[in-house]
Amino acid sequence: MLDVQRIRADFPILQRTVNGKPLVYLDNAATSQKPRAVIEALKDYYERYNANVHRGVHTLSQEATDAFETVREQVARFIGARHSEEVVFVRNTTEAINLVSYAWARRVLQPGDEVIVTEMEHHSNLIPWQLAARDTGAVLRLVPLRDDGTLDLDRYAAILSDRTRLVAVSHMSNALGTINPVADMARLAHEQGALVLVDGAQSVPHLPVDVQALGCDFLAFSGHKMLGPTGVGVLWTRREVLESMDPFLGGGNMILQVWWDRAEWQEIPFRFEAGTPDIADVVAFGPALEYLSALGMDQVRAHELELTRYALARLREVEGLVIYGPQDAESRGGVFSFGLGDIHPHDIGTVLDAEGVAIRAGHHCCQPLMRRLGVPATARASFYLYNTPEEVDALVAALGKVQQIFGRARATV
Ligand code: 7TS
Repeated sequence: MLDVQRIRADFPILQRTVNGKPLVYLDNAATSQKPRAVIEALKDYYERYNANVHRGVHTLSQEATDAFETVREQVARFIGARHSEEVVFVRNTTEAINLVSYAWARRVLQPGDEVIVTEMEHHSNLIPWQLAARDTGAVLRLVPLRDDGTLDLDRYAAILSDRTRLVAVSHMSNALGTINPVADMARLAHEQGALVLVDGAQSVPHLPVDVQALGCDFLAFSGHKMLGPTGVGVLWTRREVLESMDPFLGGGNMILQVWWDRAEWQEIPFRFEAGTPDIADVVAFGPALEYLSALGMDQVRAHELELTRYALARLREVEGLVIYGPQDAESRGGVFSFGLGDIHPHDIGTVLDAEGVAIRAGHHCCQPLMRRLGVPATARASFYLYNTPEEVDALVAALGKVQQIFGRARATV
């Protein structure tokens, strides 16, 4: 079991108050808070060895390069990658998926080829495929949702064919919390010769994720949702696939030799890291990975599962509250989208903020999914390793305030 009180002491921001109340931070699906070790690593880098990487012979540059490349190895270990050169640093999940869309899909896709996405995708794993389809004449196919918030896997099997080139699917939905059976989906896709991209923005921070076990070809995720700084994302790609890909951005760092009229590319992963990378933030991502590894991702998941069970029980006590997505804790992560009668989610979010409770209200970058649910927006509470059952109680108490203000009658309409 996680020692949550000890963990909380490592996160300076959790000591602050908001509107005179202790901060209850339940917007972790948007971004996580950072432990002191990450904040210190940023400061340490700038105070002691700030220099550009991969180019200087001087000591500072070598130290910066070593620190930067060590984090690449840590990332590889964290996700079970066989080779650290399969890890490309980008800014975020969005950039990782766009890299695949530009550097792989646009070269591979032919008119009539198909890309399969699901009805629960974040815009980051939808728009890049819409654009690639528009540019190549490929066709987007959609795996629909069942009413319980899980994917219709029969329909998935039916739309897979030898025309399918790519299946792009989120491992865990940021709006519903649904955990998708991506290993099974990847096996079926490979039988048809298609590659599989897993959007791990919500899963890598919260579940043990091993790319060998998933059997996927691409995995994209963001450091800032897993205790790391903003500005660091990861694209992991199976080596043979990455080696077959052309550069995405051209410039310094990604070339071997350049003439006026042509150039030869660097080896992977540098071919995909043009220009000066976000060195400080990559370096400070290292302690975030260490922090999670020291706790153990199975323990992080176990803690969130327990909170999820508790939250499901407590939220069900709130009159008029509807939870979207799977109703059992095992099929979902600690992300709760909900509605409360006809009270607008922004009003819920505003009243909760006055109580010190931070949640997100809106479409969560999933507008097609919101349409499928028949709502313009939802309120969303999302947990992480430092959240406690008492904070679930604080959320439920604050929802009571929302009902007081907007009227219990309206809440039960
Ligand atoms: N994919 C999923 C499943 C996500 O949840 C997010 C961010 C992204 C992709 C994009 O990540 P980024 O780091 O490139 O922005 N999701 C959210 C969210 O739910 N609220 O704010 C950001």
